Amino acid sequence: MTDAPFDPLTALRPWEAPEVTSWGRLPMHAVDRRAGAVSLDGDWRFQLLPAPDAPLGEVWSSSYVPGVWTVQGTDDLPRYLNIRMPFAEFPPEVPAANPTGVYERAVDVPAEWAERRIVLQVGAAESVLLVHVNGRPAGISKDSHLAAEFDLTPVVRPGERATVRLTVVKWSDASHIEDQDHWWHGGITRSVLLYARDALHLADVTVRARRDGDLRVDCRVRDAGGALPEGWYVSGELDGHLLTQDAEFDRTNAEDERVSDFLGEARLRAAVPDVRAWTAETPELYGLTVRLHRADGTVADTSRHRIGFRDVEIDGRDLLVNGERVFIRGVNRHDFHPLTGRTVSYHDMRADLVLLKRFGFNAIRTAHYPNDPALYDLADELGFYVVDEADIESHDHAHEIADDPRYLNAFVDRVSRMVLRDKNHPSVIIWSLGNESDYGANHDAAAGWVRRHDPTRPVQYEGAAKRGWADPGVASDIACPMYAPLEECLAHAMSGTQTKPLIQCEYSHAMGNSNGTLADHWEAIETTPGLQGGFIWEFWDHGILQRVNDGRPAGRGGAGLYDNGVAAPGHRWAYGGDFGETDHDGAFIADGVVFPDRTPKPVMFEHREIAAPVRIDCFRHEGVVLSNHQHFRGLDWLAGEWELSLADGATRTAPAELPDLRPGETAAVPLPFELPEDGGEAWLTLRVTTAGDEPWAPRGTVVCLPQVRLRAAPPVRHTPVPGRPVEVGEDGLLVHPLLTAAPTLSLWRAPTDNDELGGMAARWRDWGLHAPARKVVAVRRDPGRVAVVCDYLCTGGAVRHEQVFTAVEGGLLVEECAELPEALHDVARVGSVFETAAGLNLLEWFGQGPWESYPDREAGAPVGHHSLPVDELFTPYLRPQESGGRHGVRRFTLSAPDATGLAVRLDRPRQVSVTRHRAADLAAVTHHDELVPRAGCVVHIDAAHRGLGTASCGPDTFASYLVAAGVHRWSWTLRVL
Ligand code: IPT
Repeated sequence: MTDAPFDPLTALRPWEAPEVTSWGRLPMHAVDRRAGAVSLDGDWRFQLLPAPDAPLGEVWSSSYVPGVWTVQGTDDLPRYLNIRMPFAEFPPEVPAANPTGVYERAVDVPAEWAERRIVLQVGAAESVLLVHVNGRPAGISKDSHLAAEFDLTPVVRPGERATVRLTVVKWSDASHIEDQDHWWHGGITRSVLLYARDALHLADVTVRARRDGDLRVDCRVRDAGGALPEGWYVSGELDGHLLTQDAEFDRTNAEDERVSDFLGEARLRAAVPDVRAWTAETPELYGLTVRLHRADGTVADTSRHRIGFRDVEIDGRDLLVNGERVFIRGVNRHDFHPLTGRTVSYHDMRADLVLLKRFGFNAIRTAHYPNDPALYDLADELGFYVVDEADIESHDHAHEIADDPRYLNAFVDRVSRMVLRDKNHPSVIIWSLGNESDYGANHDAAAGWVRRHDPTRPVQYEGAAKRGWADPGVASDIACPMYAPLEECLAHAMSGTQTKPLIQCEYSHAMGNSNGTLADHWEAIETTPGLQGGFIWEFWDHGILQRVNDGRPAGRGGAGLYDNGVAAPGHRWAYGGDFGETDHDGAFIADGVVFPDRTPKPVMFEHREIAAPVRIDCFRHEGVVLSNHQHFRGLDWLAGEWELSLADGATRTAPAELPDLRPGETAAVPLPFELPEDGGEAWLTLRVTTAGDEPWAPRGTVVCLPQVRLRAAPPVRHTPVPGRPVEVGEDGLLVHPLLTAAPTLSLWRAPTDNDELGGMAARWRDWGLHAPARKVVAVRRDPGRVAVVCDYLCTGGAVRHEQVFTAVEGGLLVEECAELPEALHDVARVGSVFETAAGLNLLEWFGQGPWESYPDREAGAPVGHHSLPVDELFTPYLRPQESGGRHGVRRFTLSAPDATGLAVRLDRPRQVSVTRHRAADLAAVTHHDELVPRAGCVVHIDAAHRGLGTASCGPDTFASYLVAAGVHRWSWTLRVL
């Protein structure tokens, strides 16, 4: 191997120089729509070097741009670590082994670009980008989630073929401030393009559009060389209406004479009458065109924008959008794709946002870096409030870096470039200085820049707010904690000391089967002044599609190899540790409200209901009070249908006329149905759908299913049939033709991620709850009745369990009682478990559903008659765990296609689950593809089931959802169909 030839870019070693944030990079500006760019996306020649200063080899492979090489067949594979850095070096140093991708391709520079400036734009590259064109250095950039532009005019000739080389160094000083909780990759993650513009051009446009119609457009004209012509001017047009030049501004700027007449800066104004204001509910956009004219009036440059008129302000402890205290129903969203790793298309982003909209979300935090420009266009268009977050997370070395002057440039650079790019988006309502980077002078410097440059939006930073919600200092206008217990939020809101809006930047950690108590949070938020919402952590389960045989990412070739949240046979969703890493953070990367293929998890239905724009309440049993829970919209975009669910099996429907209600208004409406005289349980549901096509949902899409109970269930009575024998073996176990395992006591569930990381699972294992020895104490036989007493021996003491089997009219009554000693004060469940013969593949139930629900996550599952194949009841969480439960079940049947099977009626609404897996089957494996479904069903009927909480990162469930020690009683009847 010979030494690499001298190259000034590598000689600088910019990967270990935090002061060097860029070289030769053009200033950031708002993204506008320009025609005529040449896309350089596609296959590039590619080499992966072991280090940035290693010599180039002879052999080239190819790599698709945009894309990360970590999923494109190289030996440098994805790696997942949350807080810890993947190497031991302290900032700003990096390991000598430093994968470096060299991308090269020929580019035909159009001949008609002669005399123009030629600009290369690299959408995003992680973490250091070095640009060479025709062998000459052209630029350096860091800041992995923002575009870098370089003026190539000096190094290319129009009409000729140029060689563009992009060298991407994986580890750098910048990695230490890009230590976000997701996969480490390397590559070019957003599109690359080449475009031309004139030397004298519109360099930037800054729009301020207020809800009263006041519009101000600041235009920056720049000359990249050449002579400054006389008499040029700018004009603006808003949907056909001309803007006027701001004479006052012209006068006060007259001292700068670099560009004649309008001096390089121009301000246009308009007072737009009857403006349709922008909000997330009413995403009204206007088209703005700004033109740069030559002295003769011909157009030299055009810049197009879509703008929205809206105000954001903080008034005391309220964040106001257009004067309204809006609730922030947010989610944290990473760029993720199960095939490409990090590269997301316009289509992907649109699908993400459409889904969020359909499930009641109105806000996105771009955790933890600026997103692709298209995402903000979509947020403007579909209606989302965006917290735009700078690409700064120094988690592992947070304390050292926050005050390290070597990183000062990087902090200000990253925050300011984000603001310069995204300032014109009405959707962006808050700037965030980054995530989990402690708090230091570097933050205040960045905050100072933003406050001066954009006084129209609040700034937030969790690291500052951590110091004290009432006084976060200059770096945060919002008390934006993460995972704060609800009682602390409530205490703050009621303390009399609150000075800032309290909006959690992260809460309700969605890892595995989670998001317990979400409805309780929202009940508190909606009824407590000072609380305004938050952002659920997070949108995605970042499972990368992996081939099981060779452990490689499936890459782009894996398209279509998944469905409904499940990877195709021979594949699985990989999480931390699956690519051979020894140091990793496991399934902590699977913590989203959607599966890796965007299939919604059950929590999405919970959220949809919590966010319901229409609510109903019972009104003295005579009628229903209907209310509009939106901030800005009437109900005219919604259609309704009443559904009456009666316990006797009937569901009746009737069209619903939604009253004309403004936000916050209520109206009483008469009951749409006569209740039958039978006295049975009755529920009224308002099925609310979109009345017409919305940009995010076709007509008829369900928006919410609010429900009220009209009549409670009467007590169940049984008539014993003493003459009928009850078959119970010497071992005290029921013998039944349809059961392959008799009902026994269950105290355990396959630990959820919350159970594991919250420490409960370890306690349960210590107590032996997963496999207590069952000892028969007594079996007493009477005519038509057998009583069995057993002890389940756990480390914390024996659990006495009694079962009384009685022949009753229409089946067998099972009355159970379990007494938990004080030591077992917080178990997963107390209930019965049994297994059925094969072939019973359909579950029909009257209770909550149809989707999965648990005691502290059931607000979105209405009571009704539901039916699902058993195989569809189970939710395929990436790391198998308790799954598939249904809350509030009153009765169910499990049947074969010929309608034979069994029917169970419960004494009162209970937690029930019917799956193909024993709890121990789930707990024994680490990935969903390892599960082997049983032929029969495993049925759990719980007297009590522990809430899910969010203890994997944040508060556990509330005390009221825990399973207490002491006596639990439950009963059920079993009947053969
Ligand atoms: C918090 C992070 O901000 C986020 O990126 C993610 O890691 C989340 O937690 C957990 O999934 S930081 C955590 C230490 C509270």
